[in-house]
Amino acid sequence: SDVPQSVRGTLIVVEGLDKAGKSTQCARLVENLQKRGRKVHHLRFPDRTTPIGKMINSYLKGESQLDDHAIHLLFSANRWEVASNVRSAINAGIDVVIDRYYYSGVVYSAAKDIPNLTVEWASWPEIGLPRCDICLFLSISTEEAGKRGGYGSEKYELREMQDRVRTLFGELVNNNQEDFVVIDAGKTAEEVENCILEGVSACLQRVSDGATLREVT
Ligand code: 2DT
Ligand code: MG
Repeated sequence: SDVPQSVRGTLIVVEGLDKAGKSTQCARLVENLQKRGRKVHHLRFPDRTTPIGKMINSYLKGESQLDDHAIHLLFSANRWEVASNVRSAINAGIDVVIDRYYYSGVVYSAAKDIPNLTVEWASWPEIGLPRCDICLFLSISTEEAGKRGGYGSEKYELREMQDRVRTLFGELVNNNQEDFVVIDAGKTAEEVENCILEGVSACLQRVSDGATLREVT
């Protein structure tokens, strides 16, 4: 309640591997921001409710098959279809908390190891999207992820894929250090929640000091 509402909202992204606790932490973050009197929208990608999202959902569930480039572009289109809403919310002073964003988009597709589906290729369709003010990367070891009940049966929930995703996320975090705060997601939910709040508070301050909303370049 002692944190002033800045002129614009803040774009906050939570990323990480499957089982890192993103959903729980996004929900807690949204609540914590609301408790401070802020208006918050909570999004997640893929958004499986739209027509494009339904195609993605059916692909992930193994109910349909799509070329790897085609599904990549659908994931990106699923962000573009709400990009102007995200921008409007931010401009209206509303914070937007997003569970997975273009980083997952790049990393999961590139992790498939298709000859021409490189990180560079995968990044192109994301250019111009509203860029996050902060990306909280929930870092979790393969062992700890394994202890959390194993993976489900969706398309990318395979150990080999997860290992490549881990490696690529590591590279992405190193190459975009100004966007990322790495959080040890092996800690308790309360500890993780507090680390996230610390990172977010610093980010809210930067925004209220005048940091403008950028685009992905
Ligand atoms: P969830 O388990 O979070 O619903 O994600 N993915 C996600 C991509 O391959 N590209 C993307 O652009 C996004 C946002 C990550 C389902 C899977 O979809 C992957 C896991
Ligand atoms: Mg999942």
